[in-house]
Amino acid sequence: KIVVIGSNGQIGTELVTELRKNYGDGNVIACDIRRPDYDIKNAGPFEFVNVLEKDILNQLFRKHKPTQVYLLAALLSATGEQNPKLAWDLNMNGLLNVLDLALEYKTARLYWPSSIAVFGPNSPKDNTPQYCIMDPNTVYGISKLAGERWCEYYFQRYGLDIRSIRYPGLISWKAAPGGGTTDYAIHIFHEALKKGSYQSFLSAETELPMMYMDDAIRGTIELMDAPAENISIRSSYNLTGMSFTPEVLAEEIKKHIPAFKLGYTEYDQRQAIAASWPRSIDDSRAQSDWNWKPEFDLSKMTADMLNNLKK
Ligand code: VAH
Repeated sequence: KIVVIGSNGQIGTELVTELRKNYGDGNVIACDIRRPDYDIKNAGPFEFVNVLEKDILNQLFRKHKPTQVYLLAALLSATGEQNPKLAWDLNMNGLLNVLDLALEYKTARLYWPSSIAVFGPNSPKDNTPQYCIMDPNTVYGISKLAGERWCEYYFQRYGLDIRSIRYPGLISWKAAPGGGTTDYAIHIFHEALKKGSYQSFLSAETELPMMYMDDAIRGTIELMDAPAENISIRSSYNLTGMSFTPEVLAEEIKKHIPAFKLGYTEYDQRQAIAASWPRSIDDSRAQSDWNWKPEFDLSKMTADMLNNLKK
């Protein structure tokens, strides 16, 4: 059995669908604190799970003895800043609960997402390497950096086969994004089609590493399917698809909607978060360890987003 905790989120929704294609609907248990607000197409088993309630989690592990667990439940950067203690509690204690149970029930492989949010104002901004100064200044980034240290610790000390990716901003159309700083790059497509204009909360020249969800899901599964001996990073792999600014994204959208207008809102706290993150990422370790290669660039992603949202 495969268990996906946080199945209703932006990543979880698509990961559950992909895993069910690979392993069969009945073998992938979708878990979240609330039922999906729409039926996941090939709806399979769903269970209510709150990662902070260890007894419920324990029952889940005891019942399914999962061979793989994906822990995606978390508060993201912007939401986390509105509720720092909850973000730390959910992101950190949720992970610690799952690490313990994965060990106790001998889960073969555990997946836990990190983020480029683990980098901070003093990290190198361009082609940010796998190892460098990491001084995150959001609770989300702090929790992800601490979580990476715990993951590596559980691998080194207990041999737990846990794998992780530092996702850049993820762009998708199937499930709503959840309170991130990079979500302008999703809202812009909806507004471009609905209103022909968008007011970005990030400034014109704010360049950030991004990835199309199709690439993120494929990369996650490729990492989980890679032979353990190929995995040289047990904290979390740098990974990226592309980098762009709101201005560059708007120009690409104009190739499809010539009249599209991009404006900018008043100063927004998410601008400070974005400014603390890298402009681009060096993911050469993922390339060499498990042959990572993105398939979507800016133009292919923009076309795919607009074609799917237009329907
Ligand atoms: C966020 N989408 O904005 C997430 C992600 C790198 C960005 O971690 O918080």
